[in-house]
Amino acid sequence: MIPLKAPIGYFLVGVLTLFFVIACSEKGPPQISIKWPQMLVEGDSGAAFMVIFNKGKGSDRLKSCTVKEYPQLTCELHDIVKGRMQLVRDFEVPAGETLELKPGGRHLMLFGLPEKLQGEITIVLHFEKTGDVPVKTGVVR
Ligand SMILES: [Cu+2]
Repeated sequence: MIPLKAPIGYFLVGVLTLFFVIACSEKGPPQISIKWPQMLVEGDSGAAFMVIFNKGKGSDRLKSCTVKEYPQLTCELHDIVKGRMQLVRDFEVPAGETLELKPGGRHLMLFGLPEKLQGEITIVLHFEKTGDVPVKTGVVR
């Protein structure tokens, strides 16, 4: 009995080890960084663009945004689908990938901006796992 059971035991240990190695290699914390933020303003609304990097081993999700200096502002996540701007629930940022927020594609949309807004504002990105990431964003009129 023992010689029969032992190989099965080794086999199971092997399978479990392999399972954990695979599971651990695919999971880990996301590592979010932001580059080239910019907001184009027209009237009291603005479209913000930037590049979001995730160099970590886990995916993350941008759930919402706010503006530090103007907490009352509405900040939405938008995408352009078939030429039409649409409100979306979140942006996924897969592990090891880059999410570009750019004209003609996904972007952040701000409504109710102060009339004479200039210089820069701090857009706070709220990620599912990473939490809040403040992004100093230059304003272009
Ligand atoms: Cu928009």
